[in-house]
Amino acid sequence: MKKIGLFHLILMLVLMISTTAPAANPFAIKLGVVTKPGAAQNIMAEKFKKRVEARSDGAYTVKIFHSASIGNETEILQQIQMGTIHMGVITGGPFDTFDPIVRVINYPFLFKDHDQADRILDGPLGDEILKSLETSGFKGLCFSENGFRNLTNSKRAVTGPDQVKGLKIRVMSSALHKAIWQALGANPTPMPWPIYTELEQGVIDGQENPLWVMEVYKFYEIQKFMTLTRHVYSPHINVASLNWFNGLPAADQTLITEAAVEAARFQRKDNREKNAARLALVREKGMQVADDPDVDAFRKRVAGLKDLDLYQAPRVQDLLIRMLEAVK
Ligand code: EAX
Repeated sequence: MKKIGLFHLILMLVLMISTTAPAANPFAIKLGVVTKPGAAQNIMAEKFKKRVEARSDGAYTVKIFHSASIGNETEILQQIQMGTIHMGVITGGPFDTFDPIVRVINYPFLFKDHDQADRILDGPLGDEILKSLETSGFKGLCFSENGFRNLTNSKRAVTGPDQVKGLKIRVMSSALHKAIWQALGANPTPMPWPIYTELEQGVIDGQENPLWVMEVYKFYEIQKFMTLTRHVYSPHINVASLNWFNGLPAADQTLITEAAVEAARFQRKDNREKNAARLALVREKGMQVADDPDVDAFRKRVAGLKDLDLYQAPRVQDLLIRMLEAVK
């Protein structure tokens, strides 16, 4: 505690007495991710840690719990709600059981490219989504990225939805992602991260994730075919426990938010810069890549999703309509 000033020390005692999770030191931030060092989430978390610790002059420390050591994404979110964990860098998928508004940003084929995703997620529509999370006990800080998701499998080359038929595809624990792959004719199985063993043992034929996953998790060892479907742009939502965040001094809230926004900007750029090399790597490792699939055919199959119950809550439907308008 060498650098903690008197102000933070007193505040820490006050917060520790008044918070719902009295054992948690509000200045020793616990942050959960399900992925391992080198992963997109971890790059975000590590950058955030550096900035917060440096800017607060040591008043705050950030401990990153990685590789699902404190649970899968659903469990991390539950702990953030309870306030036993302060923060998380979480994929859009598992969020939809906590707040269906998150389905709007995971809508298939929504964003054309990175620039459009940044413009919208960093603008008023993105803010609305972050704000909405407060209803379920989360402070939404900003979006970093997982990236555009691509299909991989061990069975056959896929260039259009016809070849997807019957493939056992692992999906995130998300009603929307399950519905997407059902509409595409696959046999989707929701399961939490990580999934290497299930792929290796053939419990599932395939999965879908951005390019960095191929490299960091070495999926090229166990998946022969990749299709650049880019079917969902997958943001990471940087969230904090709302109670904890609201109990912090305003200046510290600003410091934390700014550190997250800057780290996210760094991480998105870093992730994108590495994609060409990742694609080259998987090819070199022997994966067969379909880089020009029939995206229109995929898109047609999922066109009916917006009419499903998943999007029927009025505020969700309203935002989806405005979002679809904004990306035109
Ligand atoms: O970030 O569960 C998933 O498919 C996520 O995209 C994974 O944690 C990699």
